[in-house]
Amino acid sequence: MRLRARIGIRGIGLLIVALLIVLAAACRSGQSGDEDKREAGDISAADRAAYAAYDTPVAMRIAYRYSDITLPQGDTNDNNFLTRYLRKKTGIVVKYAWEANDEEQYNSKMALSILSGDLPDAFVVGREQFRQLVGSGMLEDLTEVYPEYASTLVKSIYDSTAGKAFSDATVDGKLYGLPNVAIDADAPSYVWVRQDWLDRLHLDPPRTVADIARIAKAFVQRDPDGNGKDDTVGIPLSPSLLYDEKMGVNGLNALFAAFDAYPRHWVAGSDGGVLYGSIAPEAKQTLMVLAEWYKEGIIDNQFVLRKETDELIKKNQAGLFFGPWWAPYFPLSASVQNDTKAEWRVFAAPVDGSGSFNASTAPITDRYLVIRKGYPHPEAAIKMLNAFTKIERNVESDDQDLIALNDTAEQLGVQLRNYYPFDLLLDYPDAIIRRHDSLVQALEGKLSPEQLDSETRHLYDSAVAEKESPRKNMEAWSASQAYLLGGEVSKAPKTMKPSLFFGTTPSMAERWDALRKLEQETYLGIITGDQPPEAFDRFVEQWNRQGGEQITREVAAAIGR
Ligand SMILES: [Ca+2]
Repeated sequence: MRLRARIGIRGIGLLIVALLIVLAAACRSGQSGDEDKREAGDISAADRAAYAAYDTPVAMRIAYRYSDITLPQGDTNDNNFLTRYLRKKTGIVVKYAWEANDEEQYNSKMALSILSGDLPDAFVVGREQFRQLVGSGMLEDLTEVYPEYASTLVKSIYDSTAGKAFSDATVDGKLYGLPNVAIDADAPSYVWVRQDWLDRLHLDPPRTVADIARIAKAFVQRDPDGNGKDDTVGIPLSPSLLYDEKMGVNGLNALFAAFDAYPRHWVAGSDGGVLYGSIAPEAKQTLMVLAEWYKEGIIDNQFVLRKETDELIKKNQAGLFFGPWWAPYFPLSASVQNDTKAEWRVFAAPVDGSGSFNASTAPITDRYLVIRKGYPHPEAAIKMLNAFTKIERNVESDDQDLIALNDTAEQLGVQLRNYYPFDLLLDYPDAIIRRHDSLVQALEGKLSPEQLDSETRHLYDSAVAEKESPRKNMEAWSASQAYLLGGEVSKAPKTMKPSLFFGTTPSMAERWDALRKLEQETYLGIITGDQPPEAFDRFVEQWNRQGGEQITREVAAAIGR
């Protein structure tokens, strides 16, 4: 069954290729000969340096963080179908300086590399290590190499951030790294609700904070699943309460934002200066609401003790939670697998007193591809980035080598991106909305599926498969629901509160852990009723005295405010 579907899709793929060739020929014949030549000449000239392969192979030692991959028989981590493809296309021979199997191990091995001064040729680092390496003069300056060697595709993605991505990677006017580009849609967190439970209890969808409380309470008290058992709980809550940069499941950021509070984020205060959102009076107001919710069981009152709070969603014990657009991939596919009647919907809620849905902005970058000072081929890393960005964005989907590559990954059942030598995916900041719009247009028949890029085409096929036989293929369910529901909610009007600072300051190194601990204890204490609301005022006072005030001054200086 599965095999047949696969062959079917590949057959369609070949058909698209054939169509594209015909279309391209038709387009060309419509132009005058001169224009044709000039255009083709310009395109290849602009990208000649970007994509030309080295005549003599160039070795590049990289730091490799591998994810969950399966290799074909005979392939190894640094000699496999993808590295051979990259070698063929670029002339670069990838060697691993060292390998790590998770982020923690990667970061500690990187710290050792930096300490010993024995750096790989090209590698990806986070914000702190980037600053550290730039500060100690260990990185190649890419200011001149980038414009010469980056592909028009890579440039167009960076350009779409209006200079923000590069300003993050530029120190004293010099470009020291190629940053990743975050997706706008990842910044907000929304409310996901079981629509079938709302229907059974005759409840309207949530819009305000009060609506959410009312629904969650009904889901606890009125047997929403209709099994006659008292087996549902309130809103699941991650014991960490909030997310800092990347949103996840069961954080309270959206609820705080409805009170115009942005804890864990540096934002503009009412006086125009920089403010640490966790100490704002609006945060206290939200905590008082949460204390009330805890008392009434509106939030799961076991949350402090739970290890995996998403289990409540997966096991359909909770029908309302806070989460980002991609929740259908995780944890909702498990929920639907366990209860095929589960109908999840997402809302840009709760709104604030004036009806606005608020969220704080996420950093545009948090990782950088860098090159050690002295590596004779700094441009090779850029050429490598060009090569796998082209794969990732399906620019030349008619390339036979690329088709073979995708087929191999598909047969292995692993996403091709998991084999890339660097964990640095480039996509347009508005990628989710772009794909959502094309997908909806194709489903409505306004756009032919053949016109879709292969990524969106895959979503289209998933949506069609889901429509034909609902909830049979959970991958199809997740992809179609994330891009249809999550994509739609990503377009909802929202007020984005700018986060002004994501780095660290000198005093943070010494003080931040203790301050964060104090904050976490106070927040948890007030929510669970162990501490009275006034504990918040004592916390703010202590926070300022124990380094917070100094750190705020340093942040203000760092951003010139
Ligand atoms: Ca029940």
